[in-house]
Amino acid sequence: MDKHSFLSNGDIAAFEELYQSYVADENSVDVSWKEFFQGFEFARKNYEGDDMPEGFDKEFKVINLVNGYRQRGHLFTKTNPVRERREYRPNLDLENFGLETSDLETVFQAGEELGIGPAKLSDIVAHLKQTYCGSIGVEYLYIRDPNVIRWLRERMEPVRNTPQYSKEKKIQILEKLTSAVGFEQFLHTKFVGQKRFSLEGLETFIPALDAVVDTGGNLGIEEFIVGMAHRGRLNVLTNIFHKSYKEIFSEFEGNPYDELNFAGDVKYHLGMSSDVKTSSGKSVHLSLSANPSHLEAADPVVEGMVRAKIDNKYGGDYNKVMPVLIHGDAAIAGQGIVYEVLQMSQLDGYKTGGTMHIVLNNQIGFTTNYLDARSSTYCTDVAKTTLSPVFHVNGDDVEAIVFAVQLAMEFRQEFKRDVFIDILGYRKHGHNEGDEPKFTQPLLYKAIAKHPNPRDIYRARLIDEKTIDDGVVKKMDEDFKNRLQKKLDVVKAKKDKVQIVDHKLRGTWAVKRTATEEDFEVSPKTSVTKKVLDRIGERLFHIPEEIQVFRKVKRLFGDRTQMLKDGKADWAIGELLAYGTLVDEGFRVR
Ligand SMILES: Cc1ncc(C[n+]2csc(CCOP(=O)(O)OP(=O)(O)O)c2C)c(N)n1
Repeated sequence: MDKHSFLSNGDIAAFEELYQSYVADENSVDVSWKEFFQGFEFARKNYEGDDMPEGFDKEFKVINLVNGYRQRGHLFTKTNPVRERREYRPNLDLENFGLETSDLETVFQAGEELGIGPAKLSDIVAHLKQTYCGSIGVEYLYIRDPNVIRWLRERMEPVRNTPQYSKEKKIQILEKLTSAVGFEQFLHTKFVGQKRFSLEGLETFIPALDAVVDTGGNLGIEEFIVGMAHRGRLNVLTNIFHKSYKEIFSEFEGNPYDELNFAGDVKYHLGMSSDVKTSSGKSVHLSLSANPSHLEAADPVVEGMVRAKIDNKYGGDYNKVMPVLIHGDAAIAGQGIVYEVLQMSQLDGYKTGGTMHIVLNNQIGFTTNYLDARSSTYCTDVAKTTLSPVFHVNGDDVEAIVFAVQLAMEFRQEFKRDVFIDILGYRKHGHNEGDEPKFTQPLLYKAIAKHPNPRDIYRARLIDEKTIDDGVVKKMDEDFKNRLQKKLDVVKAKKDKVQIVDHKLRGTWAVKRTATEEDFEVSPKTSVTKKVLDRIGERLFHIPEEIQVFRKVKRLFGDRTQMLKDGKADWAIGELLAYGTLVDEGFRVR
């Protein structure tokens, strides 16, 4: 995928060979070269006549530059809120494309390539920097279908990957962010030292998930099934699934569970479902699968849940339900199960119409720095297996995150493929608030301690651009805090009463019951009559006339039919008869 670096010193003969190949069949060359040659021909058409204008060859260099940004711009973004990025070479400086600072004021036709018409080189560079090297770094040029590449490009370049949201939308985003930040801060001060796997440093994930549901609902998705680990789960339960704050506080207060119904699992493993409304009033059903401690183990379960719904509830319509998997940066990079699930994502028997993957990238796994945790550049590099686009977004820039999510949702609905959002943030406290992160990461945690939270960053921006004033922001904050305090007061007042956290199955599952001890002691009745077995056996080993089979198979089937006639069966026949009787009773056996 990276074999044609536009930045390497070109071999003229090789270029010529590639160009001839392009002339014969434009799809015979890599898509980046195809576009380069299209630009070449465009420029040639626009400079007809014998006199080649001075600087004509520079047009190609500028097109090279444009493609350089598209291909490698993500390596030079400002997506890390608390650290300098690693240095990648060669960089995107003009000199690496045979251009100079003195060319900046020259107008190039190559601006057409970006859709801005003939433009000064300085404007072209500014456009490229904003699109590809700002808060969003996008990897998409390994996708092999030119239509998909064009589709993405057309949605990123004209708007420079920079959203222009209305005042209303901005306030909606700020409100979500305020709840996300406020909730964590409240727990931090009220339940000191208690494990909660805080989301602090990545609170923009809540507006992101809200945007998944909102955009998805508006695009016709009726149901989302979410799988996630410990980090930020309580925040998701309250601020996305609307689990009541009271219930969460009650769990923190240590109020007992109903042990008979409940295995006593921890609060950040509980699943939940709820119905929510999108901003345009559409009703959407959300399910959060329960998860074990074993990271990423919920992934295939979520995919299975979604596929079952697609098959059984939505008549094979992949537009109606969507899986959302939330990963930690260490887990997604380190665990084989992620690769396995991705490999299944386009198989007829398993596909789910594209999964939205969101990485809560806090750059650390327990105590392990990302540099010691993986060989790949990005934790999301497994996404290339399925040629899925990846948006790496600065966790401090909530608007960029919402924008990337909206684009990713449209992509999923359009192409039915997986897509990744890598939210680059940090972890404000230790792994679980009880440990001291400075012991292993002293420098990083010094920087983190001084870093403002993403809500403060966003509200400063909104005040600065005069979208809202300080008073509104303060009131939003105070109102939220007071609301939480009231709920906590109620919980504390009831402390002596038992708050039962049951594990009853609800909704579609209400018809099921939990296993009892007796279920394990008494075998259910599964026997069938000899007559049924004979009927099924006859069907199982009957070869219709019109089907040609190998002689060996014919003999095998004949032997089996004979065995059944003789009233005998071996293990293989027994197993097939067992499946057969289940199918006969209307059960699916796959
Ligand atoms: C399969 C598995 N391996 C190891 C662990 C132990 N463990 C729990 S959290 C964690 C670190 C995970 O880091 P990351 O995925 O980056 O998520 P974070 O906690 O940083 O949000 C580890 C190794 C586990 N729970 N499951």
